[in-house]
Order: sequence, then C-alpha cells, then structure tokens
Amino acid sequence: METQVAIVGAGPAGSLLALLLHQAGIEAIVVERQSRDYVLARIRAGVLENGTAQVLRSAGVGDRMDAEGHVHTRTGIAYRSEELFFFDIGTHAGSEFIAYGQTEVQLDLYEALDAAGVTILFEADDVAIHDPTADRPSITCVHDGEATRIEADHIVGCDGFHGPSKGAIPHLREYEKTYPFGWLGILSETPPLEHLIYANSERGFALCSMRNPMLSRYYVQCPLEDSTDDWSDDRFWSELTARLPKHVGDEIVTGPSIEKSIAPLRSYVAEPMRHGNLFLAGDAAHIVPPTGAKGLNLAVSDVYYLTRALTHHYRDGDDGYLDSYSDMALRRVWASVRFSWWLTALLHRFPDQSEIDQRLQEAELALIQSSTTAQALLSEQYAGLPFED
Ligand code: RFL
Ligand code: PHB
Repeated sequence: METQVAIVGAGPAGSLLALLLHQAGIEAIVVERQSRDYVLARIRAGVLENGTAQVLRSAGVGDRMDAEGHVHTRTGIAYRSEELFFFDIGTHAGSEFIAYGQTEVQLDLYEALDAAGVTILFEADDVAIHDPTADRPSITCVHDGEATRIEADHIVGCDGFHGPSKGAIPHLREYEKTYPFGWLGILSETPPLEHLIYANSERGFALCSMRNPMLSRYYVQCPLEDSTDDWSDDRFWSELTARLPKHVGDEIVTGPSIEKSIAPLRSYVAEPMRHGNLFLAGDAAHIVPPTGAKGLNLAVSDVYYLTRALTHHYRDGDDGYLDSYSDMALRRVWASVRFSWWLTALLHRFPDQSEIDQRLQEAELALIQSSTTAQALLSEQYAGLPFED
C-alpha cells in the first residue's frame, strides 16, 4: 500500500490527525493494534480545554460535544476536611472547559473518518517502522493474517506510551517520574455533582467528575498494589465520601459502578518528537498524571501543529513548520508536565508524607483560596495555553 502519511495508532491523536489531513487534501492510512470496539470502550479523559473544543469544532466533530457536553468555568478544591473553594477560569482566564468523555470524542472521530472513507486497519499485529530517515519510510504489519507494507512520505507515531514508534528514534532523550500511588476510577449511572471537585485529604486524593447528567466519574488515590477486587462499590463510596467535606459527601448520589479501573501515574517526556520523516504525537511522546486533565488536550495540540506543518509541506513546499514542530510542541508539553506534576504533588498523600508535609500542602491550598493572584495563575494553567502562530 502507498500513502502520503502513515499513522500508527487510532486513539484520539491518530484519529484526529487522519481526519484533519483528509480535510486538508492529504491522504493517510492508520494502523491500530486493537479492535475498534476495544478502543471505544477505554474509559479515560473527561475534560476538554477550550482550545481542544475549538479544534474539534473546526474539524466538524463538535456538534454532539456542544449538544451533550457540560460547559464549566468553575472547579472546586476541597481540603482540611471542611474547606472548599472554587477557582473560575472564566473570570481569571476568559475561558471555559467542557466535560465530555474521551469515548465520545473517539466515537465522533471514527464516525467522521468512516464518512470520509479514511482507511484504518484495526487489529494490526507486529507493527514495525522502517527507514524513518529515508524519502519513503514504511510500516509493516500483519493485518487479516496477511503481511502488509505501507510506504509513505511521513510516518506519525500516535501509538501511546507503550507503542513502538519512539523506539525508532535513536538517541531519544527520555525524562520520567513515576508516582507511588494510582487512581482508582469508577463510572456510575447516577447524577453527578454540579462542579468538578478535587480533594486533598489526609486519607488521600479524591476527584468528583462527570460525563453527562446521568453518568458520574469519581476517583480515589489508592496504593499501586491494589486491584479492583480489593474495592467493592461500598468500600469505594465510603472512602470517597470520607475524603470530602461532609456537605459535599452528603450530596453524592451513590449507585452500582458500571466500570472500575486502576491507572498508574507518570510524568514522561521523549525528546525530540521528530527523527527524519518520523514524527511523534500525543501519549507516544509524553505522559502526564491525570491531575489537571492535560493528556488528551496535549495530544490534540500536537496534532493541530503537525497538521499545519504537513499542510504547509504539501501545499506550499514549505518545511518551516515541520522543522519547528518538535520544539514548538515540547514548549507546551513541558508547561503541562510541570503543571500536572505540581497539582499532583499538592493534592496527593505520599507514602512517606509526615504531618508537616500535610500541613504545608494545606497552607499552600489556603494561600490559593485567599489570593486572587494565585487563583489567576492556577486558572490560566487549568484553562490551557492558547495556540501559537
Ligand atoms: P492513546 O489514547 O493511548 O492511543 C494510542 C493508540 O495506539 C494504539 N497502539 C498501537 N497501534 C498499532 N500498533 C501498536 N504496536 C500499537 N501500540 C499502541 C493503541 O491501541 C491506542 O489506540 O494515545 P493518544 O491518541 O495520544 O491520546 C492520549 C489520551 O488518550 C490520554 O492523554 C488521555 O486519556 C489522558 N487522560 C486525560 N487527558 C485529558 O486531557 N483530560 C482528562 O480528563 C484525562 N483524564 C486521562 C484521564 C488518562 C487516564 N488514564 C487511564 C491514563 C484519566 C485517566 C484515568
Ligand atoms: C475525568 O473526568 O475523567 C477527569 C477529570 C479531571 C481530571 C482527570 C480526569 O483531572
């Protein structure tokens, strides 16, 4: 097979890239290891920055998000058992965000790709990248039991943290930090709270989030060694409410969980995000802990910049944006990696944490609660960076 851009991975980054390239008149083929149903069932992100929502709208996949997503400007932070304050990204950053699940974004993207007739080879095994610095690099894989080769001008690795793409970049510089706890998340068909609330508690972090008016998403920090079998629904609800101010816990409507999973937390950056004609985008190049909700948003901004770069290449023969892609993407990446690390450190209970560490976290939260300057700084980062020219 031959194409202009071969994409590894049909998660949000690979799917959006394929769609935007198609809309720019650039041909792409996507190879994905999993089945379509598997990808659509992966419960992950839930918060879309304004910039992300704009990119999805301009790609023509914003209608359902605008109809069903929940627009917010205020986010709550609870601490010291009874304190609760809200920071407002509308007031401080002139922005808003949308609670809309990654599964829904993914479905909207697949439907748009189907309508556009873009080829996605699902359940592709043994994907390998060849000759990334050649004029025509290629991907090989096994699809429908047949050895398949795709030759392209460019290859984009959108294959997440565990994918093979970054392994094809020699001298890759990797920066990594793992955290000594995980997030246990549940979905339940119950009405959510009105606002997202993050909580710092002596018992550990908690987060109340939402998907739609009858679907709630909640998380509690848990030891990495725990399995979901250790967490009955009753245990989850009582731990969640114990980590929240009483009046917030009292408002939570509990019910049976319909999904329960544990995710490890990691900060990771791979530099550079380009080698010859191979580019990385999204979780393939960087991971942030979910505190701060930056992962999907970063994936979308990478794709936005890469689409612009490839469009200039094919339309005008201008490689300036391709040449600056890695540096430009990494500027945003490091800003989000820093913010997610900081918010994670502020809100979680670390295993070696002593009483003074807890009190210092609480003092910092009190500072943010009492200072509009501190809230403005938090809001600007939560809202996300504007897209640069
Ligand atoms: P993905 O979604 O991991 O997709 C990569 C795709 O590549 C495929 N793949 C391969 N394909 C072919 N051959 C191979 N050898 C392959 N190996 C892998 C995979 O099957 C997959 O389909 O990366 P992408 O597209 O870069 O998207 C990134 C986002 O998924 C991720 O950043 C977010 O989910 C992170 N995240 C959040 N981000 C936000 O912006 N807001 C949030 O509120 C938010 N909450 C979260 C999150 C992630 C979480 N977990 C589970 C890590 C909450 C959680 C709990
Ligand atoms: C979610 O709704 O899944 C969610 C919300 C905010 C975060 C992380 C995850 O920071």
